[in-house]
Amino acid sequence: MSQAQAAPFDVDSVRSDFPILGRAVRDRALVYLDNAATTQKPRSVIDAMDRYYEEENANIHRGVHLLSQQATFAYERARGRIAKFVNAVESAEIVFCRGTTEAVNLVAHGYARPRVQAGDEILVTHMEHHSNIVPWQMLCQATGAKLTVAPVTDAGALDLAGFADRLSPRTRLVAVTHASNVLGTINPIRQLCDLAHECGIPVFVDGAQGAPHLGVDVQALGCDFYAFSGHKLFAPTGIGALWGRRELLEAMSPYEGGGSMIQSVTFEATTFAELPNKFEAGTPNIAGAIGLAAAVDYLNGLGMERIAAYEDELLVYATERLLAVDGLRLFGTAADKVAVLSFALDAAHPHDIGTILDIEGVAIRTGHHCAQPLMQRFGVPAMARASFAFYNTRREVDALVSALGKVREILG
Ligand code: C6P
Repeated sequence: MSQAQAAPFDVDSVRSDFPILGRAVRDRALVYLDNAATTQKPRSVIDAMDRYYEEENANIHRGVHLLSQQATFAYERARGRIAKFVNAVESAEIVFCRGTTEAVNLVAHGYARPRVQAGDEILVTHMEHHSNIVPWQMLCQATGAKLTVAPVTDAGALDLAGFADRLSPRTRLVAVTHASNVLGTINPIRQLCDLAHECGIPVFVDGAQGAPHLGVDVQALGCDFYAFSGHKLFAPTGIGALWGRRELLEAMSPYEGGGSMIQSVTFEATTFAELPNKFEAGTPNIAGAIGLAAAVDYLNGLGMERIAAYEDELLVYATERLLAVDGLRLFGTAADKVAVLSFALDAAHPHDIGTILDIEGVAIRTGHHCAQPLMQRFGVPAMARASFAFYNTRREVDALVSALGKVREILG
């Protein structure tokens, strides 16, 4: 641990790293509590991308000129830093992609499609985001396979016995989220992987909501694939990463064809490039990869353990304060959670809650959160959701609670 990491977490100093947090909305200080949708970006990420465009911009992997070499070096160095961030064995196991959604589709097409037949099963959980449901459902429709679903308890935890029961000789893949974007529940990935691996089944982990809050160690988690989105990790939109075990990635077919992913092409046949290039067809998001690596550097500077500890405290405080609001129902009270609080307030429609909160300067998300099966599980069409990052404060929790008081005043 560096000296900076041993110091107490100075949230005001951290906030000053994020230019947007200083702005006002509707003449009030911005209280940004929509971090599960996307996070704000620190100055160092914005600067890294500006610097790339001002000093190094060129296409990569194809130019002999200096700028191209520098851009290639920066892009590949970024890959190395992401590999370290998730403790991959080697940087060739990191495939840059647009984000979690593209990574799921890549695994569904490249890994699962050739290995799944009619009657086989793909096991997901009831708390998955549409991104970790729809691609598998499309695969099932194309192959005659069946989507099976592990249940979620009333507290919003994964029902482990229900999960184990659904691992069958026909299960070809488990696809599970690291943390729920609605309930905040952190799933016991290591345990799920052990159960699945006993049956010889590989595990894909959707890390969209795990990576921003928890230190990710893919080797300790024991999974086979792990995907995350840059924009939820304080980096730009349009970039993310898929980590996969070398042997699985090597056995997979490319998802898209095009430039950069080939070794040789004739009109008769194409041979593909080595990992990871065979999965990165076309000109990639070079600036995005550089921004993502800058975000990872920033997080490493703060220390993921300190981030998690600070957020845990904030979650406890926010949970206590929200539970004290008259008429508030909290969804997701599992023991192990990231700082996401979804709720209903009396009979108020979540969109009305969101609109009144916005007038008070408080940004939350309302709706089905791209998890309609989970809404059905809890018997509601929509929820209001406050989702926190390490730059949020107790003052902001108080602002949320006071704005909810306004909602009750107005809507009764
Ligand atoms: N959830 C939310 O407000 P993309 O769009 O590819 O970056 O991430 C998709 C995704 C996949 N899995 C989980 C668990 C997610 O939370 C998300 C994105 C946002 O909850 C936007 S819908």
